[in-house]
Amino acid sequence: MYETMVTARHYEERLQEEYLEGKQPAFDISAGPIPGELHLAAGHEAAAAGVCAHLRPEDTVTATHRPHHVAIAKGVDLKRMTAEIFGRRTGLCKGKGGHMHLFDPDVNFACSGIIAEGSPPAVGAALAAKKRGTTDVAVSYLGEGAISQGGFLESLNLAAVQNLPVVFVIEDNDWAISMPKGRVTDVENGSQRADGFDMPGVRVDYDDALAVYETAHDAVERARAGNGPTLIEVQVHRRMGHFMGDAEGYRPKEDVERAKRLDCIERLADDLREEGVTDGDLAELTDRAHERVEEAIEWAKEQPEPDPEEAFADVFVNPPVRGEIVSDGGADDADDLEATDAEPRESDADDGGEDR
Ligand SMILES: Cc1ncc(C[n+]2csc(CCOP(=O)(O)OP(=O)(O)O)c2C)c(N)n1
Ligand SMILES: [Mg+2]
Repeated sequence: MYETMVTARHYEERLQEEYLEGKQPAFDISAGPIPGELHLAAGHEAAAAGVCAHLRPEDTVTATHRPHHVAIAKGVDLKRMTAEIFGRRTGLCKGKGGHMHLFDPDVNFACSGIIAEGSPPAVGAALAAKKRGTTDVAVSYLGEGAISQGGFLESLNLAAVQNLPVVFVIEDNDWAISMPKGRVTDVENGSQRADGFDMPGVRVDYDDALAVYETAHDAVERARAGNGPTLIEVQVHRRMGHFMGDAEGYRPKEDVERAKRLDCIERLADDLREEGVTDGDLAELTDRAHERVEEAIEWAKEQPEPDPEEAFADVFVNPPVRGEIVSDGGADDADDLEATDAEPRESDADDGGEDR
């Protein structure tokens, strides 16, 4: 868990450096080697490592727009994930997803820029596991700002009524962009959402990785044993702005300082030292983590960019041509689909894609 957390932290420190390249002096979001938005999860690592330590590749995880720490903890291929973030062709989604839309079917990981979007698919994966008679579980991450999302509440209900093997994990970092959590809902804690659905709701009050580990152990075991869902909330700390480039003018200085002071990695290091782990051991894990991160970034930067002609490939099945559906996508059309899926049709070439 320590190595996972150090990997995630260092990974984001390095992404931050790469991201800022070329974006100054006036912040230009499209410039530099990592175009687009970047949401970093420094200060959230305990919520990822403590839960995912209990998971197997067959288990499903859906993460949020702040996904790197969870992806790393779930075992997503770091090189292909980095290539995706750098918009390269060998990335997880051929460079079309970017950092908020990582998808790795090898370890059943997905994430999305739409808040609480991961809850319904996680419930779907849990339903599939139940119907197939496996002991696989699904974990859905969301932020405290997303706890009133309809999709999340409906997911809690379906998971409870169908007794599904799913664990919901709220990362409570006190903020939803610039909105403090007290102004969003009247419930004090997101874990109270479980009360309305008759499922266990547990809050871990500090981002104490060992406490998260214990809590998640019970929840994952409960799910694997066929005893239904659990909602966990973990207090984490947002060490950065909402996204890279956020000046955080809305946030009291003391809150930023507090978040930096309460470092879940330092806390776990202290716990490990108490258990007899030496500074030398920790340094070894840190070195290995840093090496892995450097290798992934170096590899990603050498990867080719996608050809513009590939822009529509894998984006649509059976794409509409000039606003009309030309095939119903039935099994008989499988050959056609393959052809249209892979490259734009000739007749599309001059329409500029406006109908899409
Ligand atoms: C359905 C939807 N509404 C609004 C947004 C814009 N948005 C992006 S992040 C965010 C706040 C998320 O806060 P929280 O869930 O607490 O996660 P955090 O960013 O703090 O990790 C919002 C409102 C969105 N992505 N999706
Ligand atoms: Mg939040």
